[in-house]
Amino acid sequence: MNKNYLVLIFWLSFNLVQTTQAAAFFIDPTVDATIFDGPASPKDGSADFINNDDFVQALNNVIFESRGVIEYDISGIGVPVTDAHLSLTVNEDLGPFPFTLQFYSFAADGAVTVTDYDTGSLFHSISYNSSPTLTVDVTGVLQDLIAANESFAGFNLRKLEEDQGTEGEAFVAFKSLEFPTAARLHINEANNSTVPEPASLFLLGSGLLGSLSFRKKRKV
Ligand SMILES: [Ca+2]
Ligand SMILES: [Ca+2]
Repeated sequence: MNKNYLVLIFWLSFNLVQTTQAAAFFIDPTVDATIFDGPASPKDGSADFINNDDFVQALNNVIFESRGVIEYDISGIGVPVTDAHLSLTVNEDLGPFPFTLQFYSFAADGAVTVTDYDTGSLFHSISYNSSPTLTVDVTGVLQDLIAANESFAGFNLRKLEEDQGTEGEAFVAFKSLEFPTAARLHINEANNSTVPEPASLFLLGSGLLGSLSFRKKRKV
């Protein structure tokens, strides 16, 4: 094997290992629902019923206090996540504005049950003022859940408790928010790839041509 080939092989192996590509993709919800603490037994802190495939009607009054729950299958994410966010388009909202929205996260199970109503840790809070879209950074949440080998990421969207009315005073402050069902989880991951980049392919071609011309010259 001549020297040119040895140089080429060394160069190729080095570049194939070093090539780094970032991958971006999204995950649709496994399940999404609105869970109500009423009206069967309003505002007793025990969730009463679930509207499946209905993320999210976040609404807080004494009759219909509800929370949106959404869960994503994250088991296919096997590499470090560099950025992750929830992208939510608002279908309809009712004031008065602004009101406080709170986002809770939890290790989920891919099914909505009434216990999801009170599940999660507060990780994000915003003052909502009738915006058509909401983008919520969930990078840290995803990284922690993946590090803990969890299969599902769950999010619980609530209105701040102080926004509610008082008992017997229905619809004092409706303050609701509705989203379409397909709330996507967008992810960017750092991915060490072995696919050569176009520039590498060009150099590979150049190397082969150089090698061929070297051999031709030796024959003369
Ligand atoms: Ca209840
Ligand atoms: Ca669940």
